[in-house]
Formats: sequence, C-alpha cells, structure tokens
Amino acid sequence: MTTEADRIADPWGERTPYDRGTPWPARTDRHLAPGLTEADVERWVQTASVLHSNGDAMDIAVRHGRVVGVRGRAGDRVNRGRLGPKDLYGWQANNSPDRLTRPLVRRNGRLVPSDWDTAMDRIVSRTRHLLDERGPGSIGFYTSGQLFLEEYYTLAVLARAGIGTNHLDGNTRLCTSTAAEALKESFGCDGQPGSYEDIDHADALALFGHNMAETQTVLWARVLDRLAGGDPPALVCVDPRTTPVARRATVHLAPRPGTNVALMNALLHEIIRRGWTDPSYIDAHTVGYAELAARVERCTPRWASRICDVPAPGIERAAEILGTAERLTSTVLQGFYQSHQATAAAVQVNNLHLIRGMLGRPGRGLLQMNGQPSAENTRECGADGNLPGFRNWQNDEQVAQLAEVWNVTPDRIPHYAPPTHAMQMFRYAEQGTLRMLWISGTNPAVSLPELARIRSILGQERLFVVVQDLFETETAQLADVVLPAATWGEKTGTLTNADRTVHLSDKAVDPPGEARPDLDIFLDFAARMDFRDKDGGPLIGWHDPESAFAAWQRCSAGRPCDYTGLSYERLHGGTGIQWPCTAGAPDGTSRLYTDGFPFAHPDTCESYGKDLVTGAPDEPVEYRSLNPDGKAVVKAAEYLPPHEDVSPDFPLQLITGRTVHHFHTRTKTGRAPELNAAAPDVWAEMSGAEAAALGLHAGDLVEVGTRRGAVRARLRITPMRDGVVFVPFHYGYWDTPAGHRPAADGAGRAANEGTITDWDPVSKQPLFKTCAARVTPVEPGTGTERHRTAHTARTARSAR
Ligand SMILES: Nc1nc2c(c(=O)[nH]1)N[C@H]1C(S)=C(S)[C@@H](COP(=O)(O)OP(=O)(O)OC[C@H]3O[C@@H](n4cnc5c(=O)[nH]c(N)nc54)[C@H](O)[C@@H]3O)O[C@H]1N2
Ligand SMILES: Nc1nc2c(c(=O)[nH]1)N[C@H]1C(S)=C(S)[C@@H](COP(=O)(O)OP(=O)(O)OC[C@H]3O[C@@H](n4cnc5c(=O)[nH]c(N)nc54)[C@H](O)[C@@H]3O)O[C@H]1N2
Ligand SMILES: [Mo]
Repeated sequence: MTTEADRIADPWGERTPYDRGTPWPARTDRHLAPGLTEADVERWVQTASVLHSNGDAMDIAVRHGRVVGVRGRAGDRVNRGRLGPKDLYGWQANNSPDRLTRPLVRRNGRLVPSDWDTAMDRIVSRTRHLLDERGPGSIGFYTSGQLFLEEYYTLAVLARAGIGTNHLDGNTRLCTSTAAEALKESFGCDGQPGSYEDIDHADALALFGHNMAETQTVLWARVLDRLAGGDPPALVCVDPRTTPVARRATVHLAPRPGTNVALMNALLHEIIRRGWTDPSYIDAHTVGYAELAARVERCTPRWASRICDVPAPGIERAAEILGTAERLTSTVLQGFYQSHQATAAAVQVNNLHLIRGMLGRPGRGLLQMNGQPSAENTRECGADGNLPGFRNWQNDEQVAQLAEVWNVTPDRIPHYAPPTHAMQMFRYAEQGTLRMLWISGTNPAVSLPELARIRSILGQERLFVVVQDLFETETAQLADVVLPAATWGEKTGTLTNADRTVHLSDKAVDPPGEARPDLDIFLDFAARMDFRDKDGGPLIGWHDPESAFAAWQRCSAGRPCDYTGLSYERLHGGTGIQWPCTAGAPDGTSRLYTDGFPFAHPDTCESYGKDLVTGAPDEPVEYRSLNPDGKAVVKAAEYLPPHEDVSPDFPLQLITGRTVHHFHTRTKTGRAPELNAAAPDVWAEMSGAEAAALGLHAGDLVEVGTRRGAVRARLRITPMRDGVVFVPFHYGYWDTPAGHRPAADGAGRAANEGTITDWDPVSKQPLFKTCAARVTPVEPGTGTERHRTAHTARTARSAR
C-alpha cells in the first residue's frame, strides 16, 4: 500500500493491524511537491529522518537538482515505509529562499556577507591568539544531535586532541544526557539495551514521560497497529497531561510534575511486596538489590499518592501490569529526563527491568530513548561529555587506548576532570574564562533555559561566537562569524537512531550558494590549524565522509558501539543495521545484555557511577568493591522535593515540551507551509477547572510568568492535571515582526524566557519541565479564537 493522505489532520495514517509475535506490515508513505507524480522524479536518494530520533528510512525525490519530495523505505526495519508529518513536509526547508549562502562576519557591529577565507581566517587567528594568551581552556565547542557521525568524530578529535580543550558538549545535554547517564549507572555503559522489535512481542508497554504519539509518530503507529491486532499489549502511560498516549492507555497515571521518583519507588514497592520479582535473575546478574528493597519498603502507593497526587488504586493497577507482564517493554523520555531528579527516576525504570529480569529477550525491552536524529552519534563519538567510544575519562588505560588510536601522547587528551557540560560552558563564558564558543547545529538563544541570561552571555563583546547553521537564527544574530552549512540531503554521512540502527544518508543535491558540509568546515579548520600527531603527521588524516567513517570504525573497535562490521556499501540499498556490528555479528545486534553485562566490569566500564543525589563521581576503588564481577547495578534513590516549588505568587507548575507539527526552534518545520499553518504561533494549555478558577477562557491572551521571564500566548483548554500550565517551546522570533522580539519586560513567545537555570546533578540536563509560574490575563479572546481552540481539541480527539 502507498499512501499520500493528509498527515496534518491524521499524523499516524491508516492502521495495518498485526498480531503479537508477527512482523509489522509495510506501508509506504509519500509526499511530493504539488502537481508532481513519481514519473516526474529523476532520482531517489536514500536517507533517514533528521527530525526526531526514530530513524525513519526514506528516499529523497530529486528533480532539476532540487529536493521535491520524500518516500518511506518499505524494506527498512525501523519504519517499514512509514513517515510522519514532519518528514513528509519538512524537506521544503532545504529549498527555503532565506538559506544562508555566504559566510557572514561582524563589522562595525553588523553582520555582513563575506567569503570563506576571511571568515576562517578570523576564526583561526582568534583561536591562535587565545591559545597563546589564555590556553585551550578559553575555547569551547557546543554542537548538536543533528549532524552526522563523521562530523562529530572529526570535531571530537580536533577539539580534544587538537585544541586540547575539555569544553566540548552537544545540545544532547538538553536532550538525552540523562538517558546516557541512567544507562551508565545501571549497566556501566551507555548503549540502548532494547530494540524496536520488542514492541512486536510485548504483552505490556509502559511509556514514562514520553509522548510518543507526537514525538515519534511512526513508532506510535507501530503501537497503534499492535493495539488494533490480536493479543494487544496493555499500555501504561505516566504523564501529567492527557496526551494521545494517555487516551489509549489501560492505566494513565498523571503525577504532579517532578515527583517521578516517588511514583517509581511506589511501583517498585508493590512489585517487591507482591512477589513479582525474578530472584534468580537478580542473583545471577545484579548487585544492590537489598538496598533497593530496603529503600522502597515504606514507599507504599498511599505514601506516593500524597506526593504525586495520583490515586493509590491507580498505582496498584499499574504495578500489577508491570509486575505480571511476561514481556514488558518500557520507554523513557523527557517527562523524566527534563524533570526533577531526572537520572534517579530514569534509573528506577532500569531497576524495574532488572528486578523482573526483563532484558535481552524479545519483548523484554528497555528503551532509554533518544530525541534527536543523531544524538546517539554525538554520545558515542565523544562530541559531548564522554570520551569517544564510550571511554572512561577516569580510566588511564582507556585514555591511553584512545591516545594510541589518535597517535598522540595521553596527556594531549584532557581528562583531569569530567568533560565540561554545556550549562557550565555558558557559566564560564558568563564569568569570562571562556572567550570563544563555536556553536554548530543548535540554537541556544531559543533552546536554553532563562533566555535573557543566554542572550546577554552570547552578546558579550569579550566572547567570540561562531555559529554554523543553515539560517540566520536567533543565535546567529548574536555571532561574530556565521558559517553557512549544508544539511541533510546536501551531504553524505551516517546517523544512528534510538535503537542503535545505523543509516546512511546520501547526498542528493548541491547545497545552496557557498554553503558547505559541516565535515568540510571542521576539516578546513583542522588543516588551517595544522594539528599534528606525535610523529608529526596530520592529526586528522581523513578527507571525506567515507574516510572519516573508517577512522571512527578503528576508534570504536572493541567498544560497545563497535562499527567494524559496517561499511557504506553494506548500508546502501537495504535496511539500516544495529550496532554492535562486527565480524562475529555481521548483521548487527538486535538486543544488548542477552547474556550478562560485559561493559559493567570495572576494567571496561564507561563510568564508575555517581551519587544519585549530589552527582559526585564515585572512585574506581569504590566501584570495584561494589561490582567486582561486572554485573548490572541496582541503584536506589530517595524522593526529594523539587528545588523551585509553587508559592502564593507562583502557584502553578510550568511544563514545556512539544507538539506534533514542529521540531524544536522551527528553523525547518516553520518553513514548511503545511506544518507552519498547523501551528503558527505559541499557545498555553490548562485544564478546564484550572482556567475556570482563574476566570480564564479558551482563546484569551494570557501571560505565563515565572521569576525569570514571561511568555504571552493564547490559552487552550485541554485535559491535564489541575495546577499545571503547558507551553510548547518551539517559538523563537525569527518569523515574527520585530515587535515580537522579547519586550523590555522580557515577555516574548519562547517558553524558555521563563524556565530556570537548574539541572539534574547527575546528568547535568537542564530541568525544562519543573518550575513555578503564574498565569495572568492580558486580553480576552475573540469568538473565532475560542472556536479555533475548540476545533483543534476536536481534531486531536478524532485523530485517535
Ligand atoms: N513533533 C516533534 N517530535 C520530536 C521533537 C520535536 O521537537 N517535535 N523533538 C525530538 C526530540 S529532540 C526529543 S528529545 C523528543 C522528546 O519527546 P518527548 O519526551 O515525548 O516530548 P516532550 O513533549 O518534551 O515531553 C514528554 C512529556 O513529558 C510530560 N511531562 C512533563 N513533566 C513531567 C513529569 O514531571 N513527569 C512525567 N512523568 N511526565 C512529565 C509532558 O506532559 C510531555 O507530554 O522528541 C523528538 N521528536
Ligand atoms: N523549554 C524547553 N526547552 C528545551 C526543550 C524542552 O522540552 N523545553 N527540549 C530540549 C531538547 S530535548 C532539545 S534536543 C533542544 C533542541 O534545541 P536546538 O538544538 O537549539 O534546536 P533546533 O531548532 O533543532 O536547532 C538546531 C539548529 O541546527 C540547524 N541545523 C539543522 N541541520 C543542520 C546541519 O546539518 N548543519 C548545521 N550546521 N546546522 C544544522 C538548524 O537550522 C537549527 O538552527 O531543545 C531543548 N530545549
Ligand atoms: Mo531532544
């Protein structure tokens, strides 16, 4: 079946029901520019989605050297041909007339068009000057979860061994550093245990703080198809809002934001009390169970019901589903990762799977999800706070191994302290020790918390800011040099999705004007800086995507993310392949931990663990005595109240997140007419009871204010907990009249005007989902706005 339906009204498309344990049927989705048919397409070029972490495989349609549409790849293991709304329409951003086509440099306070030599000279001379005057610690790199593996790896080598700075992180810090950290805490190492195929086999699915229906629409279609087929799974949803996931749930728990640990402890309490654990699995494969059992002993459902404001019988019912399932698959995402006690909460989901022996078998799946298309690569390549190949900065042997791969002495690779996290880099810039920040593929002037602060940091005279992007974003407007980048469809590289599936994305068309692939920009910089290895050869010996991939393969050898069995050739034509892929496992590996936890061993682990309350790293000796044989670590955590709780002045909890039609700061989806029309401006959501209590109506213009800033938005009434206000975080100001820029009083339309500068102590991920707020009326809505809100709610309902 090939479908070209209106995927704005129905994001998930037609059902293809299937029974438990059978393969998910194919359905090929396609969208071409108006008036074109497949006969008009000159070439189809293979790629995968870059607008979420699902890794939906597709072909780009090319005509007259331009992208004119997309079609899902039915043979791919991830999506079996399906595509979501952002993928069907988002490609139009490639052709946007306002793409950056030339480098820009700041002259007399203004960004003016320039050329590559001038722009790169400015960067290189500033870099050399800072290295001479202040040393490598004055230079930082802030990258993305949206470039390709080859680009991150190159950046990691040039930053860590070339410049010699410890200040390299990705926006993955805002996204899934908690996923990585939770996996390290429990299994000694990052790396996704489960596989999407677990959904085909599960008899129970649990989604923890994950609105999969809107954020991974194709994976949700897979769940909907299971729900429509024979022997459907039970579904547990944990989310304060009545999301489309919640509407389909067998049990929906809507906890007070920030209380996930209390809820998880009560679920674990019930499972232990009712005897639903797997004692032989616990004995054979874990350490730390006794401490967990003691920790949750008094965490009854009644106890949690008071903290989470969830009825105790609901918790008991959910515990029964989780506790009695034969094949439990869980997913975790931002409702945990960006909320209070993020890592501690995510680790409790790992504990649930460990004490029930729910790992390493079909349907026994655990997915500490990713968000961005190539976040996995940022992490494995060490372009965030890890060393490449999931190597442990505290383990000298692993650092020495990396030094050998790079042919440098170990002291060239900074490892005297944990790699600097993004929030700390911005702090260093604020304090003035960081003097140059090179930002690639991310838009922090919209996506970081407390935007007034971020704008003032990036706007400082003394900080030299380089921005590498497709568009003149809010962040680019604050830069000293702007480099025009090529993007998806205009360059070749690989990307790895949330279930470890590696896809090749081929170049389909030329980039506009002088825009260049990020890889070429990083290689050009490395060449101009003339970085050398210890024998005087070039530090970076590769010159194109395929040779960069080969270099990465050598670095990954023997590590959990082993790519040595892959090649561009193998990734061509067929389906994506899951790492580890080696000579011994040439077709990849569907599940990790089918037989123990090899990377939890003290010699091989990526991390010795951290204190779940303070985040202080444990010492190697502590870890070795806790876990001498390398088993999974069951790590208990105590519930603690949120840092910023409600008060009489700020009586509501603000949570921020996503809507199905937009991706992040909308630089791509805001330029696709169908997606923009579906959600053109920011709004705020509240429950009917909460709005009534404040005397507000749907359609009213309100101000959602916190101690730091405010957003003005039209109000929508949607089902969710009372006491909560939700604002999508997608809206910056690039597409609004100048008057819409944040006003002098800070009121804008970016949710992050109001969010708090605070992060999880363990993963250092910012807490975008828990702060105190108030909602005040600005101007009553008109009749049509009230009607529009009602209509939107109706569409969402009928689309279930
Ligand atoms: N349409 C769309 N899809 C996307 C993206 C996008 O921008 N748009 N971005 C991609 C990326 S990078 C990411 S990271 C993912 C994110 O995907 P998700 O995590 O699914 O999306 P969010 O909306 O950020 O948050 C999920 C849910 O967390 C709930 N929540 C808030 N606070 C709490 C809490 O304290 N406890 C619990 N249990 N739940 C809470 C919110 O109500 C929300 O429904 O989506 C990816 N896919
Ligand atoms: N309040 C609140 N804030 C949040 C979140 C939230 O839920 N609430 N979620 C957080 C999360 S999970 C995430 S992932 C972040 C996302 O935050 P950002 O990363 O800031 O958001 P994007 O809009 O995806 O920015 C990516 C930028 O890269 C550019 N780009 C795209 N492709 C390429 C390429 O190939 N090369 C180059 N050089 N540039 C490219 C795009 O034009 C865009 O400007 O936001 C975080 N911020
Ligand atoms: Mo993300």
